[in-house]
This record gives sequence, structure tokens and C-alpha cells, in this order.
Amino acid sequence: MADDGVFHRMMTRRRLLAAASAAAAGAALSRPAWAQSMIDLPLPDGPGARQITTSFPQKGPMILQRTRPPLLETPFEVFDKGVFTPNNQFYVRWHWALIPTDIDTDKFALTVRGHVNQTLSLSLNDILHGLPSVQLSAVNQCSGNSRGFFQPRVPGGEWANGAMGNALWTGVRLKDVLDKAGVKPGAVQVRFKGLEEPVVADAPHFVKSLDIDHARDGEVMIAFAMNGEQLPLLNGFPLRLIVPGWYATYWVKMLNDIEVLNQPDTNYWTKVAYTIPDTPYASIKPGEAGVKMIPINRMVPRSFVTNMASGSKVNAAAPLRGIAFGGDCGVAGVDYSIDRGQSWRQAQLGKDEGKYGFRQWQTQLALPAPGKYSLLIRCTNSNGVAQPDTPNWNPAGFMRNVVESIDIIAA
Ligand SMILES: Nc1nc2c(c(=O)[nH]1)N[C@H]1C(S)=C(S)[C@@H](COP(=O)(O)O)O[C@H]1N2
Ligand SMILES: [Mo]
Repeated sequence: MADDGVFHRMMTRRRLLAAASAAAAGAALSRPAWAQSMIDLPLPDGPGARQITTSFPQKGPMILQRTRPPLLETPFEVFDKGVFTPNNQFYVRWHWALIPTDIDTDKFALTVRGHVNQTLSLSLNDILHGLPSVQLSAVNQCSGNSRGFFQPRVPGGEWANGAMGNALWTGVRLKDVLDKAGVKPGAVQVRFKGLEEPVVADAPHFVKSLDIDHARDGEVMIAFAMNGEQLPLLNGFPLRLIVPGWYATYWVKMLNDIEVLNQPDTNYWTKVAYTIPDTPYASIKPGEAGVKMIPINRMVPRSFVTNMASGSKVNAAAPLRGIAFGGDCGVAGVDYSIDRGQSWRQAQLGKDEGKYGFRQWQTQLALPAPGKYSLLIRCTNSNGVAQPDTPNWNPAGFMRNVVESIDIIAA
């Protein structure tokens, strides 16, 4: 996986990308919006459907939420096929639209600077061959995944459940890179920046920071490969940060600048944006004021049904399956109820591919009589945290969490 193959493919990257964007531009021109197919979405306050697009480089069919900067959602059926989300259908989210479409892999450099003994400028070769490589399966989930289910509705990208994905990431430890530069005593945080630019000159670059101990925990990774391939451009080629168990806002893409800070980061993206109420489940009542806000951080457990959609007519003895993840730790169990939570049964868990990744679960339904059922599905993680019975709410629409439910009709 972390072999020369990935590297050599990177070297031909410029040509590849040029071809991909030409193809994309051609596709966009030759296919009018009305000719593209639509996909239904289960969002309570709409939209009821969105376009499926195949016009983005290195991407297959994706749900188009916004073109510039791109917001592309993974069609949910993809999650039924396995625990690793294919690169060409992995969701995409950017804050600023000036994203390079052409990266010279010979000239690319990752700078490590700030409160360090020695400023570094690392080439891709230094990263791929100068440090031990590590591998880890981990879920990348947008803080606003499932925002479209919040009621009352909140403004923001109205995602359904497809602003998440799981991949096998290959890269180097951030700790090893920081050690190479030599972090000076008194360092408190590390700030990460990518190659893209804000669309207006005085707007703040997208940057995120982690506490120094977190940055040096040996798990936070600088990835150069995803599911055994180089990263797709829109998922952060050539390097991105992986922060296992934490929301994707910290997973800075096209990472080219690491700055060790001796003061807490006060920039807009860490201090103001991406903050949550410091309450259980980050939940408050709509309109509630005076709540202490903190930066969003660890993920919480979630589970989903992947082989039937709400409203489906099914056989009383149908197989039921889905995926779950523990958030910041592994999945301990997935339980389901066919009687609105009066009794719960355990689903069988699939292979454990690592505690930060998706875990498949499955069971065989045995519905006692024909008619309507509201199935409930609940994940409990290995820290003993379970999905709550009632949905959380906050004005940013972050960290959606509730026991999952789908309505089905048994034949
Ligand atoms: N450079 C850069 N990195 C970024 C962002 C960005 O706007 N710029 N957005 C973050 C957010 S909020 C999310 S949800 C994830 C999305 O990752 P993906 O597009 O690979 O799925 O990237 C994160 N990393
Ligand atoms: Mo996000």
C-alpha cells in the first residue's frame, strides 16, 4: 500500500489531473442540468430531491449540494457495499473555492515552522521515504453531517447522512514530523493550513489547530494515501491530516503548512466557527442563550440501516443490515427494536477493521405480523456511550445524534 506505486502515480499526477478536469469540463458542457438524474432525499423540510452529478474530477455519481466551493454528498446506498467508502464516491466539502487543480508534485513542500528548533521544508519524497509509514482505518465525518434532519431547521449545508466516509489511510505520524523539527518547550498548539485560498483577499484562510499533546499522540497522521491510492484532489491531494475519532473539520486537506504555536490559537476557524454548546450531546433548546461554547472535538456513536430505506415494503423475514461507528472509540454493540423500544435485540457485528472505522452489523428480521413497523437502531460504543432517545439540537446543526429509526411495511 505505502509503496512506490502510489508515489510513481503521484509523479504522473499533473498530466492525469489535466485530463480529468478537461473531461469534467466537457461533461458539464455537454450535459444540461435537466438531463442529469435526481435522487430523493429523506429530509423533513426538504429539499425532497437533488441532482446526481458525475462532473467532478476523480468522482463517480455524487449528490450535488453546491458547485463552488464543492459540496458533494455520498449516495447512501454506497454504504451498503462495505465498510470502506470508495474514493470516487467519498464526500467532498470545502470552505473556499480557490482550490488548485494542478499540483506540481516535484515542487510541493510541507513547511514545519513556528515554535520549533529547526524550520523544515519537506518534499513528498521526504514524507514517503524518510519516515516510517503507518496505516489506520478511520471515519471522516463532517460536523454538520445529517444537518438536514435538525428540527427546527438550522441554516448551513443541508446534508442528509452522506457527509461521512470511512477509509484506510496511509501516511506518517504527525509526531514523527514534529520531532524532526524539534518542538520547543512552551508549545501549546499546532496549526494546520492547506493550499487553497479564500475568494476575497481579506477573508481568513481555512486553518485549524490541535493541542500540542493531541498533535503528538502518535495517532494523528499526515496521510498520502486513501484506500491504497493517492488521495483524490478534492479529498486533499497530495497530503491531508487524519485526526482519528475527531470531526473532519480538523482533517486539513492539501496540507502544506504546520505551525507550532506558543500561544493558544485565536483565529476565526478555531475560536468562532465550529464551536458547540458545552452541554451533554452539545444540545440546547432553540433560543436558549448564555451557553458556554467550546471547539467541536470528539465524535459520538452512530448507526445506520443500509439495505432498506424508510417507507420500504419488506418481507417479514427480511435480512436487516447496516453500519455503525463508535465515534472516538470502537463499537461495543448495535441493538435494534421492532416494538418502539420496549424490547431490544442484539445485531451481529461484522469484522473489526479498527476502532475508528465503520463496523458492519446485521440481523434477520422476524416480524410477527404484516403491517407498519418503526424500527429503532442504537449503537453503544466501547466507552459505554449510546445514541440518545431524543435528537440533540444546536443552532449550527453539529453532531446530529439520536437512536436511528426507519419506517417499513411488512408484507
Ligand atoms: N484545506 C481544507 N481542509 C479541510 C476543509 C477545507 O475547507 N479546506 N474542510 C474541512 C471540513 S469542514 C470537512 S467536513 C472535511 C471534508 O473532507 P473531505 O472533503 O475529504 O470529505 O475537510 C476538512 N478539511
Ligand atoms: Mo465539515
